[in-house]
Amino acid sequence: MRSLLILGAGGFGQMIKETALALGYEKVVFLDDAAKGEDVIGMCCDYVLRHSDYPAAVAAFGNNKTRLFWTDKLLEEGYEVPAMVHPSAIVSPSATLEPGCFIMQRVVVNTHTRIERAALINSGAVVDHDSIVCAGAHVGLGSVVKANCTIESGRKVEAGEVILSTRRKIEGVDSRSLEDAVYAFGFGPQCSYVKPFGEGHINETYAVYMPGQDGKEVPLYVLQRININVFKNPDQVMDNIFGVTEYLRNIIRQEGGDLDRETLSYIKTKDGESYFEDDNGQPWRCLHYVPNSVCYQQVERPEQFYQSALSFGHFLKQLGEYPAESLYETIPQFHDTRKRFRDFVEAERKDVKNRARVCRSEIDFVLAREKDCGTLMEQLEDGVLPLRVTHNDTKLNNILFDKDTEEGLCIIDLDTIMPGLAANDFGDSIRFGASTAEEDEQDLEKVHFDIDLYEIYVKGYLEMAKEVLTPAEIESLPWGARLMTLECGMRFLADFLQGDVYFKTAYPEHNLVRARTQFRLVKEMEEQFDKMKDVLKKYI
Ligand code: GN1
Ligand code: MG
Repeated sequence: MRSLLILGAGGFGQMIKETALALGYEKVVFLDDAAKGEDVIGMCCDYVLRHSDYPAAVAAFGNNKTRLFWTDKLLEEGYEVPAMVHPSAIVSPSATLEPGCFIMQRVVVNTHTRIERAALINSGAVVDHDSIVCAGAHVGLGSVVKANCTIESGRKVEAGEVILSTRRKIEGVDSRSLEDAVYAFGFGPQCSYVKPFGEGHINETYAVYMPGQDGKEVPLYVLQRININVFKNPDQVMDNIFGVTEYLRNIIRQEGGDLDRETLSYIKTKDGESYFEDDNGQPWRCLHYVPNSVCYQQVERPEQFYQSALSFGHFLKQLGEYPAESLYETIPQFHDTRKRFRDFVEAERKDVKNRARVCRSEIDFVLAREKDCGTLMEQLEDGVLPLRVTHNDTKLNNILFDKDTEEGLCIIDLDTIMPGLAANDFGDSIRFGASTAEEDEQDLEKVHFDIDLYEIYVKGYLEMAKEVLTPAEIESLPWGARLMTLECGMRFLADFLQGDVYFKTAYPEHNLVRARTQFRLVKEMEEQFDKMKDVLKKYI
């Protein structure tokens, strides 16, 4: 005979008795501290004694705390604690019902919901898809919990109440705007945690983790707050990015490549926007995490640098036919080195933080090179060098590598894709990758321009891009290296003088340290400039 022991013989307990009988239990008895009656066989504390006679029991108290408390006691004691589902309820096969929950008459529990232990879904309520009713919560008579909601443990949803949306605390989400962004892209219900991600100097980046197939947490998305101090017009930035990535996906399809991993794929907000604007007016965007990829801050093996040369050369080719006129200039005059020089002079003149006195020799280093700054710009104005669609921020850590094959996989950081010079893309890669130290190495003795790495990059880049580059462009590449490095150093130093308002810094002299490494590299490139040109000739 199927029997059931019910703790609590009050009104709700009686409803559960009827439900139990309707479900085919034949012998149903109560434990209750106050009620008397034929079917009340003892007090609640007798539950241990009764276990041998009654293998199954539930705690049917209307009070949320009491119901959860006794459900846990029964489970600890080793009782079978069934989920009680009235025969008239409709429960999706994909819903999870935990022990000791109650699903009453005419309730609807929709797809992928979870009803935790001792939760009560009362008569006529609807819990829509992907919602969670936590342990011991009560969803009242005729109420509606809309999709993707979480009803916290112990909470009572009143009779007839409609829950439109809820939020839960997500680990790593430490600001209101980040939380708003997580929810704007629809990750709220599934997201396990959020962690800072990447080494960029401009935007704020997070990886969004969710449960993977085997239950382990995996990063599935990257969420990024665009720095509007740097990118004044996020609409235009996102227009460029959506345009370029869509175009690249078509090309990758024609090349037979991997559409999910060889270019970034951005997603829209739940409202269909290309980014989300938080309450402070800050834009957030989101893209798929590229699985099985890795990013390097410095060349560890020469092969990596060669791979990055192939990748950037390939990128230039892939975008060869891209309609450049459709691109917005996201940062005007981004690599106009003469303008960068003027900005630098202005920063030095104003010296708002009174820092010029600690970097006199670095300032002089820049001032002595005013003439160099015009070298490529003049060739552009004279029509010697053509404008192309370029990346403009081609450092090694803006490429993802395939973890298994170690090949260059995907170019990232597409914010500055604009018409520009091939020499600048080539040069920025050399600036960052052909150095023996990281960009912010404090010990200058460790910082050298590595001509062998330079050669490796020249080889890879020309293997890929030689056929599309003009002879003048090829000849301009060594100057690109010198000028991108000088320009970047000037930008770091100008930012130091202005009080670190542009690049993220970790300590007060960070930008000065960065500027020094760049100037060390410039000096060594100048010393070896003839050699750099000779190396280039070997690969033409
Ligand atoms: C910045 O965002 P990130 O870290 O990839 C900067 C580049 C500099 C680089 C120096 C938009 O790039 O121009 O070369 O730092 N990006 C912008 O490491 O200014
Ligand atoms: Mg970057």
